[in-house]
Amino acid sequence: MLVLTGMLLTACRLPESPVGKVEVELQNPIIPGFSPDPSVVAVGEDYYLVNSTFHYFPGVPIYHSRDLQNWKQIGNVLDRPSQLPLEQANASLGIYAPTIRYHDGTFYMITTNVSGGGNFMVTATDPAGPWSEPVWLEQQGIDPSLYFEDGICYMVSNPDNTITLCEIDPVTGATLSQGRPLWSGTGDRFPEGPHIYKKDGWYYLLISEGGTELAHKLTIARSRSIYGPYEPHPENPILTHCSLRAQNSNIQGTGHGDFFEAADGTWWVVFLAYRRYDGDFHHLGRETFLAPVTWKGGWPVINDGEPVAERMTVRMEKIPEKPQPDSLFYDFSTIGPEWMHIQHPIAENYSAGGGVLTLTGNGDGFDWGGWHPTALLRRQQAPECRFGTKVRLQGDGEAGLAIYQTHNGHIEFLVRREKGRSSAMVRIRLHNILHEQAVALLSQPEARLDVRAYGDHYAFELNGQPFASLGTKLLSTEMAGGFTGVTVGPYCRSGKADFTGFDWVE
Ligand code: 6LW
Repeated sequence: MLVLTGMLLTACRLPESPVGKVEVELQNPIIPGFSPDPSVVAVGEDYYLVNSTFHYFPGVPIYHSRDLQNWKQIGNVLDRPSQLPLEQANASLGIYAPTIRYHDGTFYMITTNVSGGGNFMVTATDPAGPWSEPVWLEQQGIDPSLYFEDGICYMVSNPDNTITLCEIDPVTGATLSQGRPLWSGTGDRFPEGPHIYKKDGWYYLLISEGGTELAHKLTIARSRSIYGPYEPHPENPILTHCSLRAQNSNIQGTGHGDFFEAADGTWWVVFLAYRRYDGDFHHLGRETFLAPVTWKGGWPVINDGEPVAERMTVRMEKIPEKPQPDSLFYDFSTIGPEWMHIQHPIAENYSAGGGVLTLTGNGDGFDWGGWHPTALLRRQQAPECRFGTKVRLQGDGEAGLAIYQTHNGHIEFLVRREKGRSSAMVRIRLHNILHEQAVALLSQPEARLDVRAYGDHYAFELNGQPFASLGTKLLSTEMAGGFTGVTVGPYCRSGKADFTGFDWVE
């Protein structure tokens, strides 16, 4: 019987990779807003995905999905200061690209804290946490990844712009073999984001090149031995929008990807890209996209070689639920995993109860040197959305809503009380410019603050009336820098302020 099956398989020549049963319109990005450097692992029919977070705390959000289209955040991998030293970190430092893997009942997340100790990994049996304390690793370079085979744990990263492989002890982190250079890519700058996969007797080394801007791309090489020599794909890059065919797409910077095989045997890639407007500006950050992968002649083909789009027809096992825009009212009785702080929060400056969030300022704002602003920030996950709150200062001070990209680019819609005089203001910081866009006197140090976000501008409403507007371009990555994307939420710079709820409508 066994022999017969074997003969049949050879005779019928199975397709190199199966495709899903039904045609589906996939909506990209699968995780919108600031969600760079995605890595994914499939465990049976469950998929888990992580992103980088730079100077934010908690760090490395973890999402779960069963249909590849809808992803729910189930926690943050780094949710204790002991796992995440962030002193001096900013929107270009802190936590870089993470990799998530599963082996023998244990989840591993490996990443680089570029301003706080270098490469490390943490482990968990439940991906929702708790995750272990960090195990620090010796091999340098960013974007570490793991590959397990025959009881050996391999680590790859990119010291000196060369993808380098060593064996490590997955418990102690000790290096067990000298780093061996594998590949430096096709010659573009920044060979990084390496991952190793094995399929049909080939080891595949997937990397990114070109840098995370317009020239970003995925390239691949393969070898019969994990140590090489690696033969580059003659048709590299396997994904780029820096091409004649994709140069007019609003989706650019496609790169930094991770392959996975779904439960039904189909292959996919998650990768980052940004959505630009008005030339080449983007403010929501690098986002997480998904595309199908098929295999031809022993090489992967992403999305049939077509550019990726916000709506793509793909084949899946079953039709996923259509993603719904979020409409939320936060009463702050619990603080969900989507809320973040810049560096570590000072716990005593936050309290909540009876539907009111009370924030106490410590003098730190969002400029350089304001390392621990009292602020709760969540990703702006849709170019068009609305958010608002009612704020009341308990005495002199400054509090309101922040729209934050980096220390060099942020907007505050605030209420201020100084020597008994109350006012409202929209203020923007852009590098060395600090500009007050609109100011109004208030009879009390309280106001309803609403922001309507449009693709190209924010419109500010004070107590339900139009008050000011500012272009989103001013907070774009191109203007404000950093590796992040816009986050928004309540903050208090000085004094004490009560916030009655926070609306979020997409
Ligand atoms: C990340 C690197 C990259 O570690 O940018 O786009 C760096 N790719 O792989 C920061 O996100």
